[in-house]
Amino acid sequence: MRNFITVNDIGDIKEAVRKAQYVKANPFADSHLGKNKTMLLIFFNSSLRTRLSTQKAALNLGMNVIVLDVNQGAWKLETERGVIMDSDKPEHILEAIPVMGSYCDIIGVRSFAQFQSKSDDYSEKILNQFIQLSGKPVISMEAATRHPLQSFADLITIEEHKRVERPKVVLSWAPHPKALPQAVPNSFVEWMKAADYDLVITHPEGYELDPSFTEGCRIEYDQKKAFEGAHFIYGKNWSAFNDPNYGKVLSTDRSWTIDSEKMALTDNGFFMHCLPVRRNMIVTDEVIESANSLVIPEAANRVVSAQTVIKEILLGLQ
Ligand code: AN0
Ligand code: CP
Repeated sequence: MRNFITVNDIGDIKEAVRKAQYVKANPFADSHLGKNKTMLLIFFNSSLRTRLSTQKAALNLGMNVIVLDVNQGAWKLETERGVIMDSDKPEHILEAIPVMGSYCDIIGVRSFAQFQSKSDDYSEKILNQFIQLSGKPVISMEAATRHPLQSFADLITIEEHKRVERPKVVLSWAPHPKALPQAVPNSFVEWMKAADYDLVITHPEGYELDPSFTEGCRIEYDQKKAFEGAHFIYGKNWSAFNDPNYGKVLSTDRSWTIDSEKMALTDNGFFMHCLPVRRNMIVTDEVIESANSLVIPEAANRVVSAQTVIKEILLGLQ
């Protein structure tokens, strides 16, 4: 593996889960692999889990780690080529990326959708510049359209907890006051399809995701109907994808909040969420604190997904 951006980069999905299970059981077995190698983590947006778990994963592999919050302490970056740089941005991303690449062996990038241009977001303009200009393998730590380290951790968590071979997994939209990207749901759909689970997506009308992700998926507009018999409920808010509402909040309808009454419709289903989560908007206190809530083990598996990915990239650099 050179870059880790989409589900296709991980290869055979069952094999990937087996590799992750080995990493989880033997976290320090490859602590020699990253000796004298440097991981650089670049954050354009806030993070708790990705920041900590990706560092921990790299440290378990014996790497050195450098973290940069671009918006705190670095020069403000111009991202448009051809502009006359007489504004408040002293540095161009076209120089900054190769410079950053020269200081590391692997580079992780967090760069959310900016909601200014759907085509810029969906062409992964920023992430692709890192791939083209850094000269180093690139790991997406949530880019504009996908969050693969999260989806891989979600897959590992489902494999650990499933009671049937092909579980019913429901991706449910839930309300949130601010506009959030579609990266987590897009990516979740991509990985659940690759795992060949029985996936159902439920959301209010107007919240349809990019059809190139949801092609062939069952969409159910009745949330309660979707929950019936489910083994896993994956809660998440996202903003609208379809024009003219791209990046907009169309509804904060709390009748979509995931509560105990809805969870009672499932087959003793587990609750999952990538975190951070707004309690009593997305999910009630009762559900997130219940014995069926997987949010903490799911977040813990972020070390496992990151370590499995970094290990594969390091093996490719040998
Ligand atoms: C981000 C999102 O929804 O994409 C990150 C989640 C991992 N969430 C927020 O900005 C609250
Ligand atoms: N789930 C996740 O990626 O969390 P952070 O935004 O805190 O990294």
